Amino acid sequence: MYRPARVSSASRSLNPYMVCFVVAAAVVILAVTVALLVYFLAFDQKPYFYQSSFQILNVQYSDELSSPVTQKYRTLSGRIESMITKTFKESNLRNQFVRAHVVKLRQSGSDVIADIVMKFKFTRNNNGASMKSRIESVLQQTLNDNGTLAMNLSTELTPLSDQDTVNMLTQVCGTRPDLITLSEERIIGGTKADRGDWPWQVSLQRGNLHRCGAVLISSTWILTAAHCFRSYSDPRQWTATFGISATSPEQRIGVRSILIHNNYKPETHENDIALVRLAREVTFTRNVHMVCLPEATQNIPPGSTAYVTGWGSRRYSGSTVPDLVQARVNIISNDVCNAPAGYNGAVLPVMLCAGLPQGGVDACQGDSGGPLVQEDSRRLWFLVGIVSWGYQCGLPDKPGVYTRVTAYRDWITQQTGI
Ligand code: 4AZ
Repeated sequence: MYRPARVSSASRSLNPYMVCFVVAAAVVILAVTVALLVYFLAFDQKPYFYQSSFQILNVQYSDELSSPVTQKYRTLSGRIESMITKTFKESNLRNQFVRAHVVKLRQSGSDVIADIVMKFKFTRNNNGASMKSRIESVLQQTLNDNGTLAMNLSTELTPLSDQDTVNMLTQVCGTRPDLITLSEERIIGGTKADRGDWPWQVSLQRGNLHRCGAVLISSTWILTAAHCFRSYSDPRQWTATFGISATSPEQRIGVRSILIHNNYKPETHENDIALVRLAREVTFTRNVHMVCLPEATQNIPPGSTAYVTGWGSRRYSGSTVPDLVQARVNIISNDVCNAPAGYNGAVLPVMLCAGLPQGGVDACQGDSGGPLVQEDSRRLWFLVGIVSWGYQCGLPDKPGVYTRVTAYRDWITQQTGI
């Protein structure tokens, strides 16, 4: 029996519009694929981290360089970072270099060695070996800032994983997420904090309820206000939690001992400071690590910006909040704060005022013991105050009053060795 071939019937029925559509679709898909490939190979940049050490010529090691918060350490680290930045900005890697940060200054004989992490952005079509040799060739020129500081690359450049970089930078005091990722931007938005924004913030809890703020200053010590322990001073009643949620924290640790300042005077709020020793060490993570303590001589200029953080109430006599809140305030001089319309002389030299002249932004009940911090030029954060007292919250001329941490720097060393 005769049957017409199926193929010929199909080809006769092939719709020319359909053919056009299929061809057009194939062309579009091909174009998009090529465009994406070109974009990823040529434009999409990925961060790469490297570690290296430099020998600093013409600087003698001295004791002042043994602590990362001394003026000498901070100035030298800042100069090394600017010198590396300047060298890269003037090289053919100016578009790939992002940032350099001194992680540690250490002694080698009478010399100083600086351990440094650097961030670069390269497109994916660069291979690791060529990037490394390009960076090394820029660094191998002796770096020099007008002859006052010179340095030599003293170890090979080592690539770091993202996790290695986080681990190194969370061992350094006062680092926030922008510094941990060595990013260019610095943002503190809104009032609700993001995870890891204030990694030194601690919640002191009794009966699993937030009672006071506190600040992580080493892996075993936290600093807080003495008045937090006025009614309950038995360490077994207290726990410390870490992470931005006070109700579901990232770590919870018992308290071994509480050291209240011997001369704490509740009537005048004098020496409103206490140290709490944790029952075990905190695990430092991206979201939990320590703040920098200032030197006793660190200057805190009136008018400068500071941030206070806590789970305290949003209005006087309100309840505490579950998620950490931050507030931007300005340092107010003790003279201004002690004006007759203000605290009329009640603010002593060992105290510090911060707020806004018109009021509105302030620490409040439940923030007590928590940190008032300031950022330095290298983007490290320093503890300048501990939330202590004030007349209600956010009223004009009645700013928050803080324990002035610089006044207790030596006391902290005597008690803890830090
Ligand atoms: C308090 O009662 C408290 N506005 C803490 C801080 C301030 C006022 C009161 C500052 O814990």
